[in-house]
Amino acid sequence: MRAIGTTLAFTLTLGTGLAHAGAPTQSLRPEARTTQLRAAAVTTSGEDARLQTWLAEFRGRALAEGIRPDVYDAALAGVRYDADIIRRDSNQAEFVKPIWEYLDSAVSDARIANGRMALDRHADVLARIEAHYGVDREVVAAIWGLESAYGAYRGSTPILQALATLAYDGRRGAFFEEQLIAALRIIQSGDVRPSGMTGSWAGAMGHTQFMPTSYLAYAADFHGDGRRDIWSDDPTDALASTAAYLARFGWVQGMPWGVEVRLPNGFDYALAGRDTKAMPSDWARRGVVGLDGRPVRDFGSASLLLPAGARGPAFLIFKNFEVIERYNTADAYVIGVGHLADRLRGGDPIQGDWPRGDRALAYAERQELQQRLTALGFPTQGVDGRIGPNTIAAIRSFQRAAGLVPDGYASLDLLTRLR
Ligand SMILES: [Ca+2]
Repeated sequence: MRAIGTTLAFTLTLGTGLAHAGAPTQSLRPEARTTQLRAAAVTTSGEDARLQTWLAEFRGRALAEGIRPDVYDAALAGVRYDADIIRRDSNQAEFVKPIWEYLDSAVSDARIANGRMALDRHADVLARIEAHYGVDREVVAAIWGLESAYGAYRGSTPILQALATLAYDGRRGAFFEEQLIAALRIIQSGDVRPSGMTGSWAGAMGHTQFMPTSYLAYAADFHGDGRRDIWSDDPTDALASTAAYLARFGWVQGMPWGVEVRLPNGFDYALAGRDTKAMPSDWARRGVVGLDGRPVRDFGSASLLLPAGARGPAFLIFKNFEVIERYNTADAYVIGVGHLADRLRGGDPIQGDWPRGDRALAYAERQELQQRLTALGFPTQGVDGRIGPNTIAAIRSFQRAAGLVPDGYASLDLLTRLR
């Protein structure tokens, strides 16, 4: 889990902590690419020597931020440059999955079955966590299921080495420097020893993959044994920490993340998207109703989400959607968590068909889409390869101008039309 929004739409890999690692792509340093190119040309031992120099320099900052010298020296004594971590960090933008493939894996029969077993096995502690934090047990379990397959894949990468390597590398240096300081603070607090602080290559730790800054802000000692232990086989503290995080961002118990809906013939697609909010009863007056043909219950104001455009399923989404987004802003992730939670409590599969014939746009294609839209007078406010709100707005403006269905969906068809 991370403190700022993840931007890896559709590039998620289950069980690797990627869910919380992609946040700071906007803080790329100019020298980053140079570092990366250089990495191929020099030996790892050369990089390691430079890492050690960097760590010696960083020590001053860590001490200025309250890390004790003995803690810094002991925690980082065995840390080496890890080329594998840099390779994985460099490659992650290349892995692109359409949302339906992501959901096939995120909400597979096995993950549902394992989740029901986990709910059963930990029923008592999950009930107490639900009562204490007011967060539905199924959503806590669903995050656990996506982040570590219910604790099966918590990651065995030494976190200090990973964070030091990523901070030194500098492509997202400011972010990982902050995480490294936070990790040292955790060590200094005595919650975990350096050797026990393991997780994903990108710095996410424990059953529900907390980044160090999120740990400092939200981790809970639910057992009351004096240690916030999100690493051990017992998931209690990790699950409580997850509930604490969701509660902090306003989880409303009993409110769905979203409800699948049907749209009427001739629906005005300009009403889709996060900008338009209305009560479900208002949506029903426009013909947007549940799959049973009845108005969706008035859980609160809702937006209409079309995660794969007009040819895919449609959902009315509620405030809890935004709360799950605090874990990861990718629609695929939020729907994965929400839908898995629904299935864990016996809900139905998503009924609408996905446009399975489509493939996801690769990173370079997403950039090209943004360049072409901007050049045509539909500015995307940057060319970062991320399909965010600005790009979606630009797509819809283009679609309207071109007489297409303005669903804001970044498809290969759309890119082909722009070429
Ligand atoms: Ca504890």
